[in-house]
Amino acid sequence: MPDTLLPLALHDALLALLGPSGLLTEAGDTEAFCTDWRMLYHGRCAAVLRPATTEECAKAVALCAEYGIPMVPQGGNTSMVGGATPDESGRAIVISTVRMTRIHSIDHADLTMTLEAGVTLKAAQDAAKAEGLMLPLSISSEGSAEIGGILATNAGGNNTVRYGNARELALGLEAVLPDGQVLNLMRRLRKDNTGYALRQLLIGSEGTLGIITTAILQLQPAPRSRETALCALSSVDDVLKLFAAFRRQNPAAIQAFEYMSGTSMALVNTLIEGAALPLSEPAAAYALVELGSPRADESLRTLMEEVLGQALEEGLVTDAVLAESESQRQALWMIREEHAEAQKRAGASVKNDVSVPLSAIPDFIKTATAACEALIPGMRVAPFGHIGDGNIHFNLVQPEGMDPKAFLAQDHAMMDTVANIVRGLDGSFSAEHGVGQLKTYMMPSWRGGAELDSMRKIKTALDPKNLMNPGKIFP
Ligand code: FAD
Ligand code: 2HG
Ligand code: ZN
Repeated sequence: MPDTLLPLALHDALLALLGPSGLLTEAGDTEAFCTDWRMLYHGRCAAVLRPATTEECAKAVALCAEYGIPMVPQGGNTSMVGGATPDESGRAIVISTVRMTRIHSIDHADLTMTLEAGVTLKAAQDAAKAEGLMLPLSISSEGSAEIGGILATNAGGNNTVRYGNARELALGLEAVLPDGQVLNLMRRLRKDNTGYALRQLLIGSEGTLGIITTAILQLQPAPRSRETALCALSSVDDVLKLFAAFRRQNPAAIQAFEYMSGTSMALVNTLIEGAALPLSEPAAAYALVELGSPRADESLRTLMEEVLGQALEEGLVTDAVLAESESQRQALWMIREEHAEAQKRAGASVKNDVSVPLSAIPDFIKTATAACEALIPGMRVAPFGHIGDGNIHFNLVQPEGMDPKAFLAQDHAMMDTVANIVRGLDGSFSAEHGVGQLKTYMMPSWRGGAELDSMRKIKTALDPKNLMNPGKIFP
């Protein structure tokens, strides 16, 4: 019997249910499931379960509930807020969807894909592409992040500006509730006003209300024309003016509109191999613009050239490069997608995944930069993000040479400084990454009163013993 806090009878029942490959108890096997992508949290667990079907998952959850064991749902383990990491007590069981990887069907008439929670976003995108369709959700972690985790966090990413967050793409859902009941909401209907929208409650609940096991996602026709450009600009104000210029011409053509600050771009250019700046000079700000259409549409090129041509003439854009091939397009996207990795390599960082109204972004960035630089001299303020959605990753990277622990010891001071400015601008302290365990302490002041009280009542109704992902969302 391995050294674990798992009661013997539960161990044997889980082994009988899942077999040896579905139950991991050795520390060497479970360790990777107990540390987050950012390496901020190092938890422990009594076991990792890897059910292969909804039925196995439901029976495993019922057994854990019977024994009063806390459960931590986990997909690709790419959470930015420690959402999928167990605490240090070693009591919890991690339930991983890594073996639930079947894509059941792709329906051309309904434009839907039915798939299990453990399919990675990349695998789902590739399956749609092979059928001439598109799953319009794109995030840099898509090679690892899984559909269950994506829905549980209501992930956003690069195409939200056109197609919405994960929530907008989910038509149907199946989940295992904290007592082991299966909640079947697998309806592929665009219209269905029949009582409470339980599907929407599960989406974005960060594993605190149940384990998502299967989903029906909406697809789109694949784009047949795409135009992608990287632009250099003098300020974030100019980035927003450029966004407005594209929006005035054809808002429906904009598939992505991303912002990168000069500081965050420089980290990518220096720390990531093959990601040199493809422009003549570094700038204060950059925009990555992508236009797309399901038609073979030459007017997209005209639109891109006209808007950029005028912007260059007016001095709004100081330099720009257009992708002339798919490989050039991918090279431009690689620069954007490596931002999180570059910042990880630069040392400790404090992430502020905030959103504010578009009109408030310049004021936000100016005020927050000054306030943070005053807090810790030499810190590198390196914002970037999905500016078309008003979502800025206002990330703070430690001063070069500083002890990372000393920097992180001041994380709440930095997060609160940024959050107070965001609050004054009617924004949110958690735009797309969720609350996890990193930001629970902010919930009472941001979502207190009737809002947090209602959330607690829902949690208690579905999970009276607080077994499903305890310590997340709620302070
Ligand atoms: P995990 O990290 O395993 O879990 C995340 C949360 O969901 C946890 O609370 C967990 O308990 C819960 N959960 C997981 N699976 C299930 C399930 N089946 N049922 C119920 N609950 C479950 N996020 C964005 O929104 N936009 C981005 O652009 C983006 N880019 C990223 C880039 C990088 C490099 C990285 C590392 C992360 C990025 N993220 C982004 C954050 C992260 O990838 C997303 O939150 C993603 O949706 C998490 O998916 P996952 O499968 O890894 O979930
Ligand atoms: C992205 O947009 C991700 O690249 C990661 O959401 C953001 O590193 C971050 O803070
Ligand atoms: Zn993001």
